[in-house]
This record gives sequence, structure tokens and C-alpha cells, in this order.
Amino acid sequence: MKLLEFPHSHYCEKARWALDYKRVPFAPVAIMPGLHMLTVRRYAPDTSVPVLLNRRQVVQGSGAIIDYLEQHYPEPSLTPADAGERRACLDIERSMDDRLGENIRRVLYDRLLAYPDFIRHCFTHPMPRIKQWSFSLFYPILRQKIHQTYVISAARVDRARREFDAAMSELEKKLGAQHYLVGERFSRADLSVASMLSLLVMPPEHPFPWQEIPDPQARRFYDEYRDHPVYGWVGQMYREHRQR
Ligand SMILES: N[C@@H](CCC(=O)N[C@@H](CS)C(=O)NCC(=O)O)C(=O)O
Repeated sequence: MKLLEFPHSHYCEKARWALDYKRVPFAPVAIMPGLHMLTVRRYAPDTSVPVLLNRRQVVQGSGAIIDYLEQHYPEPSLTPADAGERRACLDIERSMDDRLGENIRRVLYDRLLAYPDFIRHCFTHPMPRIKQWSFSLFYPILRQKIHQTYVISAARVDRARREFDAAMSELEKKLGAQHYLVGERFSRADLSVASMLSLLVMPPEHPFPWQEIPDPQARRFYDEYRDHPVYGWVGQMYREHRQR
């Protein structure tokens, strides 16, 4: 089994964590953002990663990959057996994939695209030097494309910050004194939310070798959340459930 991925991506981390959690052997295949379409479109209808390849089967998207794993590798389960809990779990996953995942990406790209060395590390780890070098050549074009696709405008970035913050507050309320988001067991809701926030928390259990954030304004964004209860909870989920 192979996982086409961007190693730093929070959606890829979600799929990878589910594979590791279920102890399904797989080979991660890091592909370079920008050129990834050439590889991904050979297998899948959309250009996005993660994509899971299992012999002739192709599964695209982190949620679809968890569905697939739940079906073929049911134990340990990531989805509650109770119908109400299952619905709650899937609702949190879908909502937070967007509200945390999309918004944090917009906020961080807005500041970090201006740092080519930092982006090169994120986009080309663990590729050979020649690929890292060639990345630098086409980065100016890629930077524009990423800005158009994900950052869009200052107004959209402001909105993303507000929506991200509202989602964090909602999660704080939801967790209250609970250990898990739904029921008494670790589920795909916890795994998804913690993965979406891996870009913020950068937990040591995450397989990506994080680098220091080079931009002062982005660092202030990180600092704002360091004492947030959900930030601490993410660290806890990683320590307790992110085996590799
Ligand atoms: N809803 C998708 C989102 C995946 C996604 O946004 N992937 C980004 C990387 S973080 C990507 O592949 N972007 C490049 C593209 O879409 O061509 C999922 O859960 O897998």
C-alpha cells in the first residue's frame, strides 16, 4: 500500500495517523507541491493529496481514506458503534476539516510564502538535493499560484482568523472536562481535529521535522494559542495515540 502525500500537510497527517493507528503497513511517497498534479492525476480524478493506492484501488481524500480503512481494517476502530455518536463524530470531522484545516492554511500561507527557504524545507523534505534545487527555480511561479488558490485576499485572511478562532472556542466548550470529543474513546473526530491542528502545535510525535517559524507575525499567531486548552489537548492526543 502506498500513500501519496505532502509530508507537512495536515490532511496527509490525518490519513497517515489513521494508517499508523491501525498498524497498516504502507509506504509514504512524498511528492512535490506544484509538480504533484502530474503524479496524482495518473491515479485520481482530483489533484489533491492524500491519495491511498492499494493494488488497483485508489482512495482520494483523508476522510475517504479513513472510511476505506474502517471497512478493510476494522480494528482498532476509529468510529463509534453507537449511531448517535457516529453522526456526532463525522459532523465534527467534516466541520473541523474546513474550519480549522482550510483556515489555518490560509493564515499561515499568507505570512510564510515570503520565506522560500522555509517553504522549500516543507515542500521538498525528504527529497534528494537535486529536487530541492529545482524547486527553488519554479518557486516564484508556484508562490503566485498558491497565493491565488489559498490566500486570495487580506479580507479572506481576516475572515479565516476569525473563523479559526471561533472553531477553537467551540472545541474548548465541547471538550469541557471531557477527555475525548465524542464518547469515552479516541475516535476519528479526535484524530482529525488533532491532525488539523498539527500545523499549530507541531507535536514531536508528528513525523515531519518542523523548522522554526521565520515570520514574526506568524509567530504571534502561534503564541496567541499556546495557552489555549485545545492546544494542550492536541499535545495530549499525540502523546497518547500517535504511535508510529
Ligand atoms: N478535503 C481534502 C483536502 C486535501 C487538501 O486540501 N490537500 C492539499 C494539501 S494540504 C492539496 O493536495 N493541495 C493541492 C491540490 O489540491 O492540488 C482531504 O481531506 O484530503
